[in-house]
Amino acid sequence: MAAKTKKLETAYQLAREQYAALGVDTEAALQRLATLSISLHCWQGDDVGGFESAGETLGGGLAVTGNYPGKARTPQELRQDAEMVFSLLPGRHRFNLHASYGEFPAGKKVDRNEIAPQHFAGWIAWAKGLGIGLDFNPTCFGHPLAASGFTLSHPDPAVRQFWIEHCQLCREIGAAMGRALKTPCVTNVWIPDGMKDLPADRKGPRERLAAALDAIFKKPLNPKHNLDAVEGKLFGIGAESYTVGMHEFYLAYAVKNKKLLTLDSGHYHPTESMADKISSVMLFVDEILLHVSRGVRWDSDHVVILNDELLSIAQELVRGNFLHRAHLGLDFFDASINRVAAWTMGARNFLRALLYALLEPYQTYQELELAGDYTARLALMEEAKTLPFGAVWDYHCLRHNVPVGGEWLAEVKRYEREVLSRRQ
Ligand code: RNT
Ligand code: ZN
Repeated sequence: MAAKTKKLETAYQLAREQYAALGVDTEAALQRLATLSISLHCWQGDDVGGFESAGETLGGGLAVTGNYPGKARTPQELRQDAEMVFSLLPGRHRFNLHASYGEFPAGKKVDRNEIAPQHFAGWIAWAKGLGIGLDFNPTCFGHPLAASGFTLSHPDPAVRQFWIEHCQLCREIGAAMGRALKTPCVTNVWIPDGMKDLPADRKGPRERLAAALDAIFKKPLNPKHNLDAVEGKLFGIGAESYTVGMHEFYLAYAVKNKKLLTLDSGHYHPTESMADKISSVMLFVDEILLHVSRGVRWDSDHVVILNDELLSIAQELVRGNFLHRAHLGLDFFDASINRVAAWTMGARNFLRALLYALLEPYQTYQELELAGDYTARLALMEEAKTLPFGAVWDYHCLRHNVPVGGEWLAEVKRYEREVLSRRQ
């Protein structure tokens, strides 16, 4: 053990010198990384199932494929799994709940327009015990009143009102979480509303959505407790021709109404990069919420890997000095592999991408660019790719007492044997 620690420390010292030669302070990068929190999305733990017991199918254009054994069936199991993930991540993170994950009394149906902070008391107590913050989301899918594919923009005012009330209650629950945990809860509104085939009226649903959002956000809440975010999308499965809450809709809405804008990296055309949008929207909104995901063809929610898209998101956050205005979250769901491993990989990869970006000599890139030396800019960017980034990451994990390199996998396999495989 001691010999292994020594090796990691030696590798780090060599790396530190190599970075220092380029003007990069690895200690400063590691300190910054340690302050960043990623909001772990509850729904990777149970395939967006939730705990409402009504047995509704998911719907809303969301699809989870795979039937890997061991998924969490109760809030206790989900919390246990999340704690396992947290134990494998350097730093202190957050947990992101959907309204459908409340703890509802057995035998009594609590509909979505009846939920209250008390149904999340168990989650709040758990988060308090761990010293972490919570984030929240109205659940506008997987419900009979969402079966038509319309919620907040539904033509029937009674249905619309049901979802407005749900979202209003969610903001109150978010505020209760933020108040109890002393860190603002970001409550993110995403709705599935859209049409499979060509709509005759694109305007009407959007007018109704804008009015519904106004009603939802009417009551001011203390931003120390709750922050409102809105999330757009290009299309969903079964809503290929028309998405009421498209990006332009929510960008305009967020700017006009001073809301947070959520950018989900799986929600764009495959040739479009979410990273490039950050420096544009940050000129006009105060804060953003990121749903870091990985789109693959028509699916927007594959496990996040350390690819160019993820690196460019992290680079934009670092180079633009946006980290203090960005809430970092994940959004993917894969039921075909061990769910705890999926969560861990996505979260560790996002942290690795952030560290990679923090370790780049980007100030030098920017100076070269201003001087018009694009040759040197490209050359340096290419050289930086093979700097000993891994040694710095390993050392960070060592310092934070979490598994180094691929050691986390052995921990997850052990957890699978001892815990997950016993859930039948
Ligand atoms: C759907 C949105 C949304 C959901 C979660 C479950 O396309 O990305 O954020 O994934 O609310
Ligand atoms: Zn999302």
